[in-house]
Amino acid sequence: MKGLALIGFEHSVYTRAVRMALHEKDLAYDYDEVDPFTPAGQAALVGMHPFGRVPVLRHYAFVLYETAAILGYLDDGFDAPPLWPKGAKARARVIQVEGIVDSYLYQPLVRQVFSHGIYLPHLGESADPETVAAGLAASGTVLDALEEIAGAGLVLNGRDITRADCHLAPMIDYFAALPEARALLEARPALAHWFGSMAERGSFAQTRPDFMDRLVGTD
Ligand SMILES: N[C@@H](CCC(=O)N[C@@H](CS)C(=O)NCC(=O)O)C(=O)O
Repeated sequence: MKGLALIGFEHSVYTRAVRMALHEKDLAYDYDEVDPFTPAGQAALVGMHPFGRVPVLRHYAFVLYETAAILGYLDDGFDAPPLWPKGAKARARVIQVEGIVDSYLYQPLVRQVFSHGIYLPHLGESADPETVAAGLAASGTVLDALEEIAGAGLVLNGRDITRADCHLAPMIDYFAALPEARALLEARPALAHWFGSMAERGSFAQTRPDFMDRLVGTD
């Protein structure tokens, strides 16, 4: 067990990013489900995450939040396979992709397009079509940036899995669940090829929330 415990939420893309890395590195861990969108979940996160979010990783007494930091810790602190490429340029691209995901992608592609286009309707809650449209409109720049990086081939190449692949794949999976969004992804051939390769990995399939398979199938 190596003293690892993950506090996460099953439907959280950030939680899934960490689970993918744990799976890729073949690390066993305990798992505590905490829904950060409920008062009970917020109460459970007090003392672990000052911003009330998931995931949180515990390694014995060491507590860590922020997905990029968790992915780095799992990669550096545990045995191969590495999720960190060789070479300064490829490493810089990994950090760049993780920055793009957190700063420019999560909000429009996940919180706007996926939440309002797929998730809230699935839960029977009210969703806003204008929010979906705003997210789709904002997604082009993000996808173009990732297409350029994937096309250059140092990372997001479908061969050498890195922390960036784990960080990004769950979010593209959610985004592409909406047909209009899927078309935007498929218009970017390098990124679409990368996503197709990710979708074939055990770490992707085994961490995918069940409702996604029911809603959009497994391709
Ligand atoms: N910067 C954080 C973001 C984590 C995050 O936003 N997690 C979402 C779930 S995917 C969350 O906990 N949201 C709760 C909220 O917004 O109140 C990270 O890298 O871990």
